[in-house]
Amino acid sequence: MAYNDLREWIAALESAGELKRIRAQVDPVLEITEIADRVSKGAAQTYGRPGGPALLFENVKGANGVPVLINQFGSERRMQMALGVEKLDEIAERIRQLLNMKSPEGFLEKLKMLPMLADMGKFFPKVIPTGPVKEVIRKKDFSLLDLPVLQCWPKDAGRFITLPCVITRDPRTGKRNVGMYRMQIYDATTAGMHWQRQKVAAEHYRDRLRGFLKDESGAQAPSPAQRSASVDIMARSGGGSMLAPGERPSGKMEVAVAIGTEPALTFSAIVPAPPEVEEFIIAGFLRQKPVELVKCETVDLEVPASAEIVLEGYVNLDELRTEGPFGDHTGFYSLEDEYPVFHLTCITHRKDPIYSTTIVGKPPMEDGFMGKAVERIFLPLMKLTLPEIVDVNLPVEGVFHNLMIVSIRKSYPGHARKVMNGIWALGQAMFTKCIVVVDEDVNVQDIGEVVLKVFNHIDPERDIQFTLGPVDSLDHASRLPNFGSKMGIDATRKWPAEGFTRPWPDEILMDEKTKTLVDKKWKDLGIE
Ligand SMILES: Cc1cc2nc3c(=O)[nH]c(=O)nc-3n(C[C@H](O)[C@H](O)[C@H](O)COP(=O)(O)O)c2cc1C
Ligand SMILES: [Mn+2]
Repeated sequence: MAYNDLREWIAALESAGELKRIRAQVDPVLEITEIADRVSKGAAQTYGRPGGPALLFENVKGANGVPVLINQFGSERRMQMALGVEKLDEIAERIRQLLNMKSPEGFLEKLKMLPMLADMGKFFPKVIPTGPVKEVIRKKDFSLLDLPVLQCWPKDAGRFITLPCVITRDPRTGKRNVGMYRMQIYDATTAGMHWQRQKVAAEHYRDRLRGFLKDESGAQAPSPAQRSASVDIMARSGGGSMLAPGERPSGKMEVAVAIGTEPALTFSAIVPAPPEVEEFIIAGFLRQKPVELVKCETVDLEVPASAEIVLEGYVNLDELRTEGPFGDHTGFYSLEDEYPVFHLTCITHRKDPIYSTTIVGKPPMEDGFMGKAVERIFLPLMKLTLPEIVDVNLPVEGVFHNLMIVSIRKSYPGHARKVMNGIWALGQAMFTKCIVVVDEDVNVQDIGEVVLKVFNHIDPERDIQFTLGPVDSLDHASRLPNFGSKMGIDATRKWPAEGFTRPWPDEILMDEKTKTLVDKKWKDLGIE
């Protein structure tokens, strides 16, 4: 039950009563944000629950009739619909089955594996000759300013494309990456390319700089000045814009951007997948149907054949420009910094394209539901490396990198600290500013229970572990951008083997006999 494109998804949302069309004229500057924010926080009268419906704005000021879709992922129900499941745990279960694969013993077990192997064939993308995204091909007279791109918040540096699937190629392996990195519109043909330095596309960019540095022979050999300039750009992964023209490393990196893709692919662009795994395969796994791709017109990349809009272009290896500020999902503006610049070479789109976007800001918002889906789906993958983990909660107000609460089956002294260090070494979980580790009897989804037990159980000086390392680019409190400290709280019950020899009190629990007695008498007590 996969959606072939954004339109099928919109139709499914509409028939499920999950989408509202808005015909009144609205302004993409601030106004759409205020409306979407109220709806996603459940302030709209008829939708008095966090989440609210998806919104399709059909009359957007200055949009030349292009409608704007927002909040498509903004509820638990819609996240489930997007990934074609009743419960997100179904996906976790499918991943578990895949990972638990053991060599089949005997004919019968082999037979049982066949459907799974057949399924795997569906994961891989297919390149097809053409698709709807080629209905209109504009190799000149194109402009980013024609798109109904939002200015989200008052102090944003401008308009930002907020839901783009940014496609790049690894120069070493040829593999493609799809990452969601916002783009600040500078003018008709250029935009900021906000891939943070620890993300995969940023590594593709640095790999090209490294390749440039390694090129020792021939006309392309870098001069000493170019060499130091690219080292400088690499070190700053920003910076470099101040260099004189002669000093710049030369070369470019091709980039394609798909806007308005079917929901499984859009979602796969945000998942913190292992860097070497192509998101097109993840999308194929999620939708159980191959992603169909078409070749770009002006760059050597493939893009989803049924996307609403595709931007083709490149970033120069020697060019960086100030990006931001931008009202971010931390609830604060992310500060300005230097990022590569995307140059547009071609736009292709469907005949009547739909522009798909989101806003981020103070939680809960649309991205909170996406983050929660990631939490559920990634649990089995975390358990692969850290099998002692029982459950994980990333409360939305912890904005996903500030707070992780994790319960473990504790088996040896210092176990909680091993888990913290394991999490800090696990892909994008490296950004987690505070990890709270509890014993398996604590329900991490119940914040009341977590607070009760964590703060009863800790001796802060003994149980808090500090470490230093990379932090999220959005962290505005760390001593340096991208580098700072992190904290783990070992709130597990301490053992004599960990030097704790005092008696540990029992938790207060009524006995079953008395509870049953009161259950039986409850009505007669006349309290309710
Ligand atoms: C709405 C939204 C906007 C995002 N914007 C950015 C961004 O501007 N820069 C960035 O580095 N990550 C951003 N992210 C997070 C990345 O998409 C996420 O880290 C993803 O895993 C990156 O893919 P990669 O591992 O292939 O680099 C955003 C996520 C969401 C949900
Ligand atoms: Mn990736």
